Amino acid sequence: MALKVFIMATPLEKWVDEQARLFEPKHIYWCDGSEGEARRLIEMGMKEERIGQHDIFRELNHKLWPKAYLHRSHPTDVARTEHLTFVCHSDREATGPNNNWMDPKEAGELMTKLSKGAMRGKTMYVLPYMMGHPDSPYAKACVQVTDVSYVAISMRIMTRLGKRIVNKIGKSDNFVKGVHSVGDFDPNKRYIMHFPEEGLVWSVGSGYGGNALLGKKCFSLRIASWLGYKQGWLAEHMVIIGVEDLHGSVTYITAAMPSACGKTNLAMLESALPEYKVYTVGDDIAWLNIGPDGRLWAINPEAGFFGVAPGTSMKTNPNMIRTLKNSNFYPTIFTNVGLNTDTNEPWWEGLDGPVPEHMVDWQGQPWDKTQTTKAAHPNSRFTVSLTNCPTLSREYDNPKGVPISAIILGGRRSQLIPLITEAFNWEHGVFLGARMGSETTAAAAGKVGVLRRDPMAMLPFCGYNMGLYFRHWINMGRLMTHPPRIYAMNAFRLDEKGRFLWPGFGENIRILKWIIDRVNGKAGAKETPLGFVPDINTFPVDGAGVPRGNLQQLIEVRPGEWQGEVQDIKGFLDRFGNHLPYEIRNDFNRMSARLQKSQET
Ligand code: GTP
Ligand code: SPV
Ligand code: MN
Repeated sequence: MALKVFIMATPLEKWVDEQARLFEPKHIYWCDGSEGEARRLIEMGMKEERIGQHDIFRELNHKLWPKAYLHRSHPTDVARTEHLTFVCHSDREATGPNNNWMDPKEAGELMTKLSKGAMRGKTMYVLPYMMGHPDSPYAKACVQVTDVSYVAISMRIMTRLGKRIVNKIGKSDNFVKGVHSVGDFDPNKRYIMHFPEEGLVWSVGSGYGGNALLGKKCFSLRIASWLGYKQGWLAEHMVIIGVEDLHGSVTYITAAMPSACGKTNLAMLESALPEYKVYTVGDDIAWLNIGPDGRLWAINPEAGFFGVAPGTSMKTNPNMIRTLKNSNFYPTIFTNVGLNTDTNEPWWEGLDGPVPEHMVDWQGQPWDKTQTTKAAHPNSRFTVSLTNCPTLSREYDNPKGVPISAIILGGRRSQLIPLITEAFNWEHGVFLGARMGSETTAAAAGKVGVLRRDPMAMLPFCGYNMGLYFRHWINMGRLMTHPPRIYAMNAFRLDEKGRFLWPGFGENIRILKWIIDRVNGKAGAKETPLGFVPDINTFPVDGAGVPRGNLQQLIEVRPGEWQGEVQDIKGFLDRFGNHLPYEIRNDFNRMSARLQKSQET
């Protein structure tokens, strides 16, 4: 009698099979994460695959930019599209006023319709990856399918991707699922759909950054924030840095800032003060857990940088230029930058040196500096491995993470908001975060420069009702024996002539120094209606080229100008109705009363 052996498919294999039956790809390819594979995919992207009229990859000058490739996206697909991004809890209340909502069943049907046969003639790449170090108790296993090599290559840079993750998942069905197809790039058929209860992200119609690299904003923030709410941790849009002093003592700090407001720059800041050095742990996302010691510990779930190109130079962010010119890791990708056609180098506004003579713009059209358009798209980006970074912290791969002493919550405000403010206590800090506003940037589709409330820089990324999110933050503070101190920061205040009052970049170390001194009880402060601001006489501004008068303007609170702001904050907080924690409401009332009082005196 013949012996029949049945090999049972694992839940992962079954799930991939289901996707294949829906999308009907010509080939299915499981990525192993090897360098040889990356080489092959790039080759294919240079010769076989195209987006519109462009090859997926184009080799750049490898003598000057080792292992660098240029990618041009579809012209309608250049930033996250928040109006097409949905969070589908079965209970609409759980989604909150901060997200678009669709009934999960209806959303599933819509996405099934858009996905049917969408990969015909194409390859479906299966990407098994981990957010966080595979040995970290805080890490999560994920699998994404996609139909474009650009996404496969980018995910290999941005996450810990490889065959070993398939073994780690094994027979379990405990992995976060990402389904991605570029479809035909039709903006009318573009949706980025989140199903937090299922641990599923389903994205069709966009190949761009946060819409397509599903491990990033979709999973590590939207789905993860919901997991954190249920499991007692926080997933945040934050930088993680270690600041080392002359004695070798390192203080770890996280900082939340909205998209394109300075996180990457802060993460690899080259210190203007010789007694400090900044080490990079992460530049965009932090997962925060309470450790056994009652402190807050942070890991960076990512393995790469997906940074804004324009404005990056040896002057503003030398460590990023060094990262991009480093050749440790294969490869580095530039998306939607301009191209110097004489030297085959990438180019963007703000890069060092003169504007090249012969150029094409981000869409490959002839361009010269007399044109009013930009050569690089304002949201053009590079994708590069953390391991290329000369300031990478030794602790970045520590499965336990790093212990956090201070949290900075920042925004881009041309008026009103002081350079730096220390919260009176944790709850007040949560209020400072909840009332945060920022002027919009090119990182998301829509108008640039409009003020919008963006609590903890999480408005587009919180995968549930922000009222519950504020409650969760307050509760987290109560669970810690040593909560970090909380600070509000604004490096973008302007003078009457519209010039930045603060030089920013490497000079931001002075703000970090003040914070570290405060944490260690060594720096003075002045109480204002908003919180504590630096004492102008002791703030370490010497050598920054900032006159004391400007410093005065930078930290000034002018209660007479706050009426509109107070109303706007109130209107925003009211949107959360009964879900708004009473502690936030109380702190709002106390702030209004303090502003009122100081205006009268
Ligand atoms: P995302 O990747 O979108 O999350 O952005 P990010 O927060 O990492 O922003 P990034 O550091 O890439 O900075 C975006 C823009 O702000 C660039 O044009 C920078 O040159 C500019 N910028 C960064 N830091 C400062 C600063 O301290 N002062 C000023 N004036 N501009 C800054
Ligand atoms: C952001 O917009 O905050 C980014 C880029 O970091 S994206 O991956 O597109 O979200
Ligand atoms: Mn970001």
